[in-house]
Amino acid sequence: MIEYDETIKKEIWAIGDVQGCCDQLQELLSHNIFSDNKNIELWFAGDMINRGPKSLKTIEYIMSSNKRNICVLGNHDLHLLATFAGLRKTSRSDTLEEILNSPNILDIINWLRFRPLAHFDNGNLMVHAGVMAQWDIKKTLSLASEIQDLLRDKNWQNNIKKIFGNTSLVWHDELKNNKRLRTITNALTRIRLCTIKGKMIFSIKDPKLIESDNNIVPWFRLPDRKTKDITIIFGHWSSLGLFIEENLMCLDTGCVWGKSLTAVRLNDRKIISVNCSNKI
Ligand SMILES: [Mn+2]
Repeated sequence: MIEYDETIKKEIWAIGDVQGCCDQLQELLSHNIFSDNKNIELWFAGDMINRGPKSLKTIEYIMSSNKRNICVLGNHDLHLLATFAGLRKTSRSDTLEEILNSPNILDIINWLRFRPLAHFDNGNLMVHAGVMAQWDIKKTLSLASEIQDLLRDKNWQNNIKKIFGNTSLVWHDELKNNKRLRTITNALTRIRLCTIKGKMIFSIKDPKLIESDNNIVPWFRLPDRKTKDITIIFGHWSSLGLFIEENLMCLDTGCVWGKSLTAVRLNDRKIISVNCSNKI
């Protein structure tokens, strides 16, 4: 049991991938631990929307919450922005139409594109998926801001095409232009596994496969990762599930897959969760 850290003046609750499961999010936040405490900050680990049944209600609920929210962008959130921009089309498993058809669409898009891709506060870094081993905290935030700047620009609908694609799968400081932007975006919003040399792998996501191949590791097990000493909060990996170590927290507990929605208080790592089985 970790003692409550009173040097953090606020309560920070990090919440895993909601993916449009608004009923479960409201149930989670109706817990009496969230009442009568005005100094609460909610951190959402990205993928607030898509695949689940109530994406529009979820995003409007988060946008209008009376609590401070920090929401990092996940791959599904970027997919909505790219779909709105005309770059991508929705697929059959997407549940974004109600947002795209909403009279509120411009407010939602403009709110989303000003969210960060990485957030650091009180020794905790939150990203949706992960970071490359060569990035320290300062570099991670600086690289995230390269993508944020594109999305916040008035030409964002043109810019956004630069961030989609699978190359380069390996990070080099010398990467330029679209390859650089795609590699940053893929690490922050899509990475799960890599080769031991740090090449991103997108064709598999089952952590059990790692055991049969010594050459494949989760991004956070890469040797000499420069963010080893700070706590990284991430989502995006429901097959990994709730996974907490001294300096790592995966909070994607598969709400949209009928598992659960989880929140962790960063001050003392108290966990609360809502069971999502038979509710979707
Ligand atoms: Mn994701």
